[in-house]
Amino acid sequence: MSENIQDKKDLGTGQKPATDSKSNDKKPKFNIAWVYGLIAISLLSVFFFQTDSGPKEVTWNKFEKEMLKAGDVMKIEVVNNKRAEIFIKPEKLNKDIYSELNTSKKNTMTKQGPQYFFTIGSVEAFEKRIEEAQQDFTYDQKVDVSFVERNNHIDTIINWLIFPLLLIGVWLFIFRRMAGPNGAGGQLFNIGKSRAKIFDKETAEVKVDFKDVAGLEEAKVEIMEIVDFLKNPIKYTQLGGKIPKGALLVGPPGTGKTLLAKAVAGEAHVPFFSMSGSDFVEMFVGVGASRVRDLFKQAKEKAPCIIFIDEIDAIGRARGKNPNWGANDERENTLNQLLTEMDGFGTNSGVIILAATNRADILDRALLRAGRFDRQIHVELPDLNERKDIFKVHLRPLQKLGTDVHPEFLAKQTPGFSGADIANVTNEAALIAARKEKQLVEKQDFLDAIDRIVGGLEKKNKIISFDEKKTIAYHEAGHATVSWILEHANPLIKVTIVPRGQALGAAWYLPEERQLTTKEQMLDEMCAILGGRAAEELFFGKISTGALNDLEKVTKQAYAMVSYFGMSERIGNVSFYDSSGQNEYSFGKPYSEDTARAIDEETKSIIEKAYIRAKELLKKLKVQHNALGELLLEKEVLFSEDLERILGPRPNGKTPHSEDESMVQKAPMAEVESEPKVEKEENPN
Ligand code: NHX
Ligand code: ZN
Repeated sequence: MSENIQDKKDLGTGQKPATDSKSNDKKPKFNIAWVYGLIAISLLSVFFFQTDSGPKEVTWNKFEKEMLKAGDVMKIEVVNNKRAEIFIKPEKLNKDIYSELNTSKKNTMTKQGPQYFFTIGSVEAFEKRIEEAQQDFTYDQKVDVSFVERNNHIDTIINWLIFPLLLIGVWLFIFRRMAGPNGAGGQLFNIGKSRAKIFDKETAEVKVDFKDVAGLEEAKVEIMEIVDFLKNPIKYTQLGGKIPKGALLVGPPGTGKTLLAKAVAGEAHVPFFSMSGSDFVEMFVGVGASRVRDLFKQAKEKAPCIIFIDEIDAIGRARGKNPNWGANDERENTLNQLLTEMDGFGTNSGVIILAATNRADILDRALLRAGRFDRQIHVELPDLNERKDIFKVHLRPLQKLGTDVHPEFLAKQTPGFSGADIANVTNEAALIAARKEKQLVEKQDFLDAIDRIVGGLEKKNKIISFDEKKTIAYHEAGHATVSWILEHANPLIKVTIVPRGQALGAAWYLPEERQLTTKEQMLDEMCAILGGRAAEELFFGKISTGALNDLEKVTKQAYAMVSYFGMSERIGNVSFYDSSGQNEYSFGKPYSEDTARAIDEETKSIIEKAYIRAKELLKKLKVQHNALGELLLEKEVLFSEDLERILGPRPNGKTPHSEDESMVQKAPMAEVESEPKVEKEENPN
C-alpha cells in the first residue's frame, strides 16, 4: 500500500531516486506523466478554440431585427443543415452593436466573417422564416443563402486523438498496477530489467567501510581479499591464480551480512550492484531469468564490479526432486539462468558475486560448487569481545551516557545476541531513559532494554488471582532452587513473577558461552527446567498448564540427546541428524519402527529421571524453596544475592556475581529491588 503511494509520488514529480538503475540508462525514459500532460493540453486547447474565437452565437430575434432588417447581412451559409453562419458586410462592422466583435485579437477573421451563427431546427423552417423576414426587401436587398457541407475538424480531432489517448492512458494505468507493488514507477518497458541498485564513485550513498564493522574479524579478512582481487587483479593472476567468482555470506539473521557487503561497496571503489533475491521474482513468467541476464549484462559493462544478492535463498533454494508443477517453475528458471550466467563469464572478467543467506544448507548444490559460489564466509553470532566492540559502535550515537555504562558489562549481559539485537538494545535503552524523563541513559535502562528484548513487554496490570500468583512464585522458586544447587546448570541471575510477553514468570540465566555441552550439563539443565513443575506438584499437589514451555524445551532437548548426540546407551552412538539439509529421508524416518519406539522410550526415561531428581532435590530443600517462594511473592523480583542468602553459595562456586562483574552487577540490584515494591502497592492483586 505504502509502496503504491510511493509510486504515485514518483509519477507526480517525474523523478526517480538517483540510485535507481534506470537513471543510468542512456535511452530516453518513458514517463506516464507525458501522456497525462498531452491529454490535458489537447483538452484545454479544444476548449479554448471553441469559445475564444470563431463566430458568436446570436438569437434569431436579434439577428432578424438588428442585422437582417438593418441590411447589414452580406450572406448566410448553412453548414451541414444545422448551423447558419452570418457574414456581416465589412463596411457595417463599425456599428455599435458589432463592437463586441472587436475585442478579439483576430481582426482579420472578424472582417472576413462569419461573425455570427445560430443553430437551426430544420432547413424548411429556416428558409420559411428567412423568406418572411425579407418580405419587404427588394430582390437586390435579399441575402444569399448557401448550403455547404463542412467537416468539423475539432470533432474529428476529439474522436481520433483524445479517445485513443484515453485508452492508452487507462491501459498504462492497469499495466503499471499489474507490475506489482514493488514496481518503482514507469515499469512498463522495464519489467525484464534488473532492479539492481548501483553504487559507484558518483553515488556517495554508501558511507560504510570496514571501520564501521565491529567484530567479524575473520569474515573481514576473507572479504577484504575479495576487495583486493578487484583492486589489483594482476597481483593474483600473474602467479596463475584464478580470481574467485563468488562468495556466499552465511550466518544467522542480524549478524551483519548485508553490512559487510555494504562495507565492501564502500571500500572497493568499484561499482556495486545490490539486489535482493526476491527482486527477481515477479508475477510474469520469464521475468526473473531476464532480470538475471540484464543484471549480468550491466555488470559486465561496468567490470570490475561487485554484484550483491541479498537473501539468495529466495531463488537459490534446492530444486525439488519431485517437480511441483507450475508453482516452482519460475523460480527454477531464474536459478538456472543464474547458474548459466555464473558459468558464462570468464574467471578473470572482474565481476565478483557476493550473496547472503542465513540458510546455506537449503541452497541448491549447483550454486555451491566450485566455480560458482566457491567460498563461503561464515558470519557468526558475536562472542563476548565482539559484542563489546559492537556495543561501542552503537553507543557512539547516544549523546549522554551514565558513567555506569560499560560495554564490557553490557556484552556480558547479552549472550547470544546478534549485532542487530545489540543495535536494538541501545536504541531501546535510549527510549526507556527518555520515557523516564532522564537526562542520561544509564545502566539500568540498558538492563531493562535487554529484559524487554529477551522477554517481551512487561504486563504489570495483568489480572492474576492470589492462588495463581502463588503457583507462579513456587514454580519459579522451583527453577531457582534446582538450578542453584546443581553444579552444571546455568548460573541464575534473577527470578521474576512479573508477567512479560507470553510468560507469567521467568527465571533468567546467564548461559556460559561455550562451544561444547556435556551430557552432565544437559541433564542438569533439564532438571532445572523441570524444577518448576516439580515444585508445583510437590507443594500444591496440583500441576498446571504453565509448564508448557518448560516441557517443550525439555522434550526437544531429550530427543536431541537420544537421536542426534548419541547420549543414550540403548540407542548408542547413532545420530539421525541431517546436516546436508537436502532431506534425503524425506519419506519417513531413517530408522525402523523398533528404533523409533526405543527413541521414544529413551526420551521419556531421560525426562522422567530428571523430573524425579528435581523432586528429590526440592524435597530436601523444602524449607529454602518455600522461603524463596514467599520472598518472591512479596518482592516479585529476586536476584542472585537473595538466592545466596537463602540457599548458600553455589556448589561449584560459580555464583554469577562472584566473578569479575561483581562490582558492576551489585549496584543496579538495589535500585531494581526498590522499584517493584512501589509497583506492588499499586497492583490490585
Ligand atoms: C497462558 N502463559 O498463555 C499464560 C500467559 C508456569 C507460571 N495461558 O515456565 O508463563 O502459562 O518458568 C495455551 C495454553 C503458553 C497457550 C497454555 C501458552 C501455556 C513460564 C505457558 C510460568 N517460567 N507459561 C515458565 C508460563 C503460560 C503457556 C499457552 C499455554 C508459569 C510459565 C506459559
Ligand atoms: Zn517454568
